[in-house]
Amino acid sequence: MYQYESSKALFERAQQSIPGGVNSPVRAFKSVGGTPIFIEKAKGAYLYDADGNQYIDYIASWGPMIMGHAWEPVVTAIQQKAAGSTSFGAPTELEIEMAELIKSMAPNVDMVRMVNSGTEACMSALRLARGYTGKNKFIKFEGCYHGHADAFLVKAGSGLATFNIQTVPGITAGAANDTLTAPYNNLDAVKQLVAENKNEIAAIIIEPVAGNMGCILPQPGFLEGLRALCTEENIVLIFDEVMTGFRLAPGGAQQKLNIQADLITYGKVIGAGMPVGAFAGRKDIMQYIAPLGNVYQAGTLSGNPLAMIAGYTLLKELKANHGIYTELEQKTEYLRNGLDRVCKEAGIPYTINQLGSMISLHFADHAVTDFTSAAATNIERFKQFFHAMLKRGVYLPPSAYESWFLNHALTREDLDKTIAAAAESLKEIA
Ligand code: KE4
Repeated sequence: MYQYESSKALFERAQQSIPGGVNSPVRAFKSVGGTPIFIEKAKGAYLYDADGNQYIDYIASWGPMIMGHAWEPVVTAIQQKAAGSTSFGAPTELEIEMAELIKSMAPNVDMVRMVNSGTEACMSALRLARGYTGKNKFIKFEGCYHGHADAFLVKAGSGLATFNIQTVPGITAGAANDTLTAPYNNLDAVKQLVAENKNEIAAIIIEPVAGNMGCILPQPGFLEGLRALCTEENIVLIFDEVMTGFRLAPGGAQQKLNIQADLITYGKVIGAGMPVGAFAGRKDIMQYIAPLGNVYQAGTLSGNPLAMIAGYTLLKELKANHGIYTELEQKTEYLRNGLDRVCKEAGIPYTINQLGSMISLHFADHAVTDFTSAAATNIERFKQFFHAMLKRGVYLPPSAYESWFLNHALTREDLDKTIAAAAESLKEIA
């Protein structure tokens, strides 16, 4: 039986010095209740907590650990690179190699700027779109999360959905006034916003496959419609691929869904677990970025050697070995089929959304296609399911508003254990 005494003691102590005891809200277990698990180490598909419990990991650090934890080539590369110093604040050849590697994998990318998080990537891409078009307003989608820059914290997903935060203190009207929102998968609502704000909209930013209200797929024609609208109206289409980039395919969602954005943001996988983000796209837009252009954007640690060698080592493998994506997709489909079977046997209402190695299980008798339908699922049942799985050694994202992420180190045995744990958990919570 799992016991969490050390995590409980650590959480008590953490709360004396860190707001909420965590350095990012979604880790606090607030929406599922209970004590957040303090992790001591991880290897492959497994996490080991401060009490020595082992878990099969379906968070993968919210996406980055696509090869599994402590993947040897990345660990070795970081160790070796650190011996030559951890940062210079000056250009390096490795940054050129990283940019060239990204250009060789992601469609439609002429230039890349490295930053240190997905938040930085998205806020910079929005500023660039505004500088390029000379327009101020932009459209985001309810339930999508693009990091915590002021303009994006309007009807956002991830932790804001988890904690049902509608308005965030500290964000001024000035910062949020130019943010327009529409329901995901609702092209008519977007067309109406564009008509009502003619020639005022700089950008439409979207998670091409949403992962911050659970996993939600674009419906046929939705992204194609956004693409056509942006082309017609001189609006910059920004794909926020912080989650999907290099996860759904070597070329991310642009390749998987065969749709080209104007700017693309990256994070997570691109850094292999190190703090890395990037924004990228067509040269005619990217050339507006300082020092080439006047749209200022900067970062002391942007492109630092450790982050670059980690991301470069991982992306090289993903580029060379496309079988990783095939296997990840097969494993995710195997998990999906298993969850389908046990949910049907348990006789409970559920729906599963999945694309590639992104998947989410929603306790609902309706399709989950946008934030409203995601919020109408049985959150309480997810909470019970989460803890029933945790005590059986399966670590799911601690929120119904998050996608699960599979990693390459998961074995068929791990998947079977997960499916068996789900069957027992569903019986327990029925
Ligand atoms: P970061 O600033 O957290 O690196 O990236 C922000 C971000 C931007 N865009 C998308 C599509 C994202 O999913 C994220 C971050 N995702 C959350 C998980 N849903 C990060 C977890 C956390 O907040 O701790």
